[in-house]
Amino acid sequence: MRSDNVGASLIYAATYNGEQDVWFLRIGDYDCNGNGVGDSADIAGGTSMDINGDGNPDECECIGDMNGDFVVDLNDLTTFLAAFGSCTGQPNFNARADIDHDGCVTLSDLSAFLSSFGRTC
Ligand SMILES: [Ca+2]
Ligand SMILES: [Ca+2]
Ligand SMILES: [Ca+2]
Ligand SMILES: [Ca+2]
Repeated sequence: MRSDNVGASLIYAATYNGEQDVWFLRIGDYDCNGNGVGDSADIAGGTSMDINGDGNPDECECIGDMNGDFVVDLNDLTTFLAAFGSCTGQPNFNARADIDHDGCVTLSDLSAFLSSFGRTC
């Protein structure tokens, strides 16, 4: 078991399915940004943004990383701008560019992209 300021992570062996396996259990919230406050409390209190609505503080994610190389740089900006203005109205139609999942790549997505620009994650 390894604990932190908001909970603990437990790895244990058990025979739930008739064979011995290693299991993982999280007790309490996560604190991905290490500020001593749980992720859900950070989001609820406005300390962290969650524009993509996945329950994880956005600063802990790789928002804007269009090509999956874990860096948000000019290559991603080029891809993002190519998608900018596209709109199908279908949630998640372009999950990486449509950051807020409203079905269109608009200024709110650009704003989220730029707040993440330059990040290595
Ligand atoms: Ca936190
Ligand atoms: Ca998020
Ligand atoms: Ca990238
Ligand atoms: Ca959008």
